[in-house]
Amino acid sequence: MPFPKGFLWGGATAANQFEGGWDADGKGASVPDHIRGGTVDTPRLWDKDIDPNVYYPSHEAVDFYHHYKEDIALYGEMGFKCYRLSINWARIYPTGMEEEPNQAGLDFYHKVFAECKKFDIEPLVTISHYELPWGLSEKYNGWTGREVIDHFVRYATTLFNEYKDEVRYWLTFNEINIGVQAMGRIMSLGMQGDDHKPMFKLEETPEEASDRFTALHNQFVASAKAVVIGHEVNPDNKIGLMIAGNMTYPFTPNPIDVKEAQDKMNMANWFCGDVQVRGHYPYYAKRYFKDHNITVRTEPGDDEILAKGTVDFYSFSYYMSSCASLDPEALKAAGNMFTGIKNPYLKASDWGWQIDPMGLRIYLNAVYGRYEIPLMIVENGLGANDERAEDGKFHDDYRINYLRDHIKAMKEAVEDGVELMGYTMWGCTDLVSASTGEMKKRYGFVYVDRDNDGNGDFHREKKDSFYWYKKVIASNGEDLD
Ligand code: BGP
Repeated sequence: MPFPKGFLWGGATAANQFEGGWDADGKGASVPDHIRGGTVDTPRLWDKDIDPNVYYPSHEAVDFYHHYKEDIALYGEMGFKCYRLSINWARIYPTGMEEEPNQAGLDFYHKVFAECKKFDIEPLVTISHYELPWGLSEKYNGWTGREVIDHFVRYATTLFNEYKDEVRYWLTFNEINIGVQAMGRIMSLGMQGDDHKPMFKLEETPEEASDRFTALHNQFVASAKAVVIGHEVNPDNKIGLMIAGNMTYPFTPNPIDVKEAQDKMNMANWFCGDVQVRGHYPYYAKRYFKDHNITVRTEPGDDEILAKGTVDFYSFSYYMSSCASLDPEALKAAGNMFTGIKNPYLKASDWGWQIDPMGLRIYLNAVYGRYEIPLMIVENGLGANDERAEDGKFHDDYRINYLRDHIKAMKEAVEDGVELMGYTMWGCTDLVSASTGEMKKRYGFVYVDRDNDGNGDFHREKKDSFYWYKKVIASNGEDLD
């Protein structure tokens, strides 16, 4: 049996894409509450002031806030061992700056954990999943402000103490390495530019890049401090990092492409893990900062904090791979910079994400070879436009095929010797897409009646993949048919 006993099979969601109840029971606005919906071709715009006449997908999302019992019961029925969810910071500290937490917000997650317990589901909590309170974002220009570290530490400490008897597994920041790319500014760092502009900003000045890397540095310090406190509060806590797994291949064997791919892997993928697992900045960062005129503003004592607060495990999302090249023709053909250069050997999803299960095996081996600490896949899945069939049901065999191929690759990696703790499929119940804000880009085993414009009554329905995943879990990954 390749998968160890106690392997954490399950699913994953994020508060801002799932909960709704954006201003319920004292919750404040967070950054995503200011971002409109988009599509694969139309970027999401963000607004400084929430416009009452505009539809913001996070405001109601798919209303887990009022459906949590039903949703967790469905996870129980599938046999989930683990449910990865995020806590919405602004539910606990509405502007991020209060001295005392919002009790109603704390109570909501107690109720959620109690439901998990009923079904023996281990919660895995992401402390910050693209959910910076708007108050902090505005006051401090997002994570650029050093002060945000203390606000985060207070928030994380509250969670560790409050949920001491309910939660063992924690992640500090979702996809922290998105902050390495200019496009990650607003989502992960909460920094703002001009009002009513696309959420993904691709061009920036060296000063803006310096702010961005300073913001990322502040997240590293905040994460390291939280790890130390989490271990003090409960030595049994397992606290991990979370990386957007960017598997990048050279487009050709031309050494300039190979070097380009290595550079991309270093900064876009390894950089944050190197800091958070090894406890210091990697050697190649110096040259990168010099070449890009970037100055990271740090303080004395930061090195010691980073060295102390290293993580217990490495978790990541994995959806696709891409290629790197310096050939102008290849770059021109690539078009969409979000997903990198197209690989002629792979097919892509309807949203242009190139499907590559073998890449997952390669990635797992590369990460484990680098750090030799336990790994966990905390996001993987296929975003697709599910259509109801004539018999009234959702026959999502394309999703089953995607997941089967990735689980097979994962199984091979475990046989290769990789130490893998678990697998939580992304968006186990349909939810709002982070990149496009659509409902149409669905990942779930469970369908939710809600569309891109906010129509629908939120009722849930099982898709074919629901029954398939149930068998996978019951057989501990043996029965994949
Ligand atoms: C990751 C995020 C998730 C999630 C997922 C799928 O980057 O951590 O929040 O949304 O990607 O992306 P999308 O929703 O854009 O399809």
